[in-house]
Order: sequence, then C-alpha cells, then structure tokens
Amino acid sequence: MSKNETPVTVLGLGLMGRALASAFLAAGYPTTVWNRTPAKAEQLAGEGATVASSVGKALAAGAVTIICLTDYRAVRELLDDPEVDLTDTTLVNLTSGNSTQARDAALWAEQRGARYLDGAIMAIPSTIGTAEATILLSGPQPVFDAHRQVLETLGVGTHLGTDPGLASLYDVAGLTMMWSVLNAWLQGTAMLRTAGVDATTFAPFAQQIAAGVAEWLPGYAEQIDQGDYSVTVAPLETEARAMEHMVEESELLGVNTELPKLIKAMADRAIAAGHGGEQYPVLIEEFTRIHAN
Ligand code: FVH
Repeated sequence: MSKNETPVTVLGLGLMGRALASAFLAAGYPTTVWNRTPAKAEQLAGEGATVASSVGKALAAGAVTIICLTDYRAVRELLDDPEVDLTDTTLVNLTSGNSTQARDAALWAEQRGARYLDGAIMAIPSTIGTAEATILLSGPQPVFDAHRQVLETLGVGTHLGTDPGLASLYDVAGLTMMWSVLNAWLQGTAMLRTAGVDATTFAPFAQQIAAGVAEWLPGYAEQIDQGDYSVTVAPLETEARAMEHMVEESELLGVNTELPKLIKAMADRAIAAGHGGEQYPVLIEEFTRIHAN
C-alpha cells in the first residue's frame, strides 16, 4: 500500500487528537476517527474523516490506530473491554505517561494480540504535520518500519529502541530539561526585576547563557559516560563559591531562595563526599542517588 492509501484510525479527539487526524486528512490518508464525545468529530467529518460509531468499528477500519487520550487509565478504560477485539491490530499509543505505564500497556496489548508502539509527542497541536513536531516512538522495530511513513506525516518520527518505555522516558527527561531551564530563567528574571530590569531586557542575555551551556553538554556527557571528571574548566568547589553568591543575592533581594539553595545543597553534598576537586558533571552521582530528605 502506498503512503496515502493506508487507512488510519485516530482514537481520542481532544486538542491533540484533532490535530493528528487533521494532519492525516491533509496528507490524503483515508482517516477514521472516534471520540467519546461525538461532537468533537464534527469538524473532522467536514474535512473528510469517517466518523466511526463504535471503538470496535474504528479499530477495524485502520491498518494502524493512533491513540491520543488524556492518560493511560483512559486508554485501559476504553480498550480493556471484552467487546473490543484487538487481535491483529496495530496500536500506536501517543498518550502521555511514564515508562512503567508504557511497558505495562505494551505487554497488555501484545497479550491481546495487538502490535504495539508507544510514543510521546514533543510538540503543540499547531505544529503537528510540520518538521517542528517530534514524535518519539519505541517498541518493535518491524512495527515502526511498517508504519514509518504514516507516522512521519505527523512530524519527525524517531524510533528510540525496542524497549516500549523509552519514548516516555525521553519525554519526561525532555520535560525535566524544559522546566529546569525555564525555572532558572525565572529565578534570574526575579532577581533582575528588583533592579528595574524587565524580563524582555534580560531574555536575550539569558538565551545566550542557555545556548552557551548547551554547547558544554557533549563534552560533559563524555565525562559522565567515562566516569572521569578531570577538571578542564573549574573544580566543583570553585563553582560552589559562586553558588554562595547566588543564595546570598536572592536572600538580600528578598526573592525566592528555594532553587538557589537546592543547587548549592547538591554541590555541597558532592564536595562533602570528596568530589570538590572534580568537574561539575560529577554531580550526576547526586542525581542518581536517592536521599532520605
Ligand atoms: N495538547 C498538547 O499540547 C499536548 C502536547 C504534548 C502531548 N500531549 C498529550 O496528548 C494527550 C492528549 O492531549 P489533548 O491535548 O488532546 O487532551 P484533551 O484535549 O484533554 O483530550 C483528551 C481526550 O481523551 C479523551 N478521554 C479522556 N478520558 C477518556 C475515557 N475514559 N474514555 C474515552 N476517551 C477519553 C477525551 O474524550 P472527551 O472528553 O472529548 O470525550 C479527549 O478526546 C495527553 O496525554 C497529553 O498529555 C498533548
């Protein structure tokens, strides 16, 4: 079957599900949709989608079924029904969750006779169908290969490996990066606002810092992988002295000190454990270890 002849089903027509279905329709795929609240399918019907009257009919219509619901519980509520036959279906679950949920869902789907890929959407609805959208996928390679072209209609499709939990893990790791960078920027913005510097003025400087730090990642990653934290830039104890200024400044300015204190506390623990003469990525041990506090 050529790319745009493959019948595709989308289960779940929230903001994201509707964007996914629209992208398939725009690319010319025969697209069947189903949603718990049928009214959300109306616009898609106008765009050419076939609206299935039941989940079973929707599943039967697609060579591949994309699932995009609120969470994994909703996926189970919908599909864990003896009336719903998953035998010989191909499910691509783009619902967000954690890696345990993804692995459990993969096992459950396979036990029900389905082929299963788990996925995560690193995009907002308006970018679906463009190169700005990244669709992370994990699970059996042959299933990805068989549906690669369909999946790449949605954005840049990346298969991360056969472990079905990987897409969720990358998703959560990416979100951790995103929120950490944003929180660091907000902390800096709060500090500068006390001196009358507005967020817009600080933003380009913050962008430069973030881009500079991003450049360090490959070299620091090698240090982590090799377990060799030899100093090429500065030892951790030098960095910890600068962290002291960050904590003091925040206290003096009367802005929130939670983030500065957390950053400093982690470095202090690593130094107390004897790592003060090593380079910053040695802190990976603090992130790997579980503390009782
Ligand atoms: N929207 C976004 O920007 C983000 C980007 C990153 C990834 N997420 C994830 O995508 C999943 C769906 O997100 P969404 O934005 O489409 O969410 P909603 O608009 O709230 O739609 C939720 C749909 O799920 C249906 N649903 C919920 N529970 C059930 C259930 N028990 N049985 C059947 N369907 C269910 C709901 O149906 P209805 O309320 O319209 O009847 C919607 O179709 C999500 O994992 C994001 O984290 C999106």
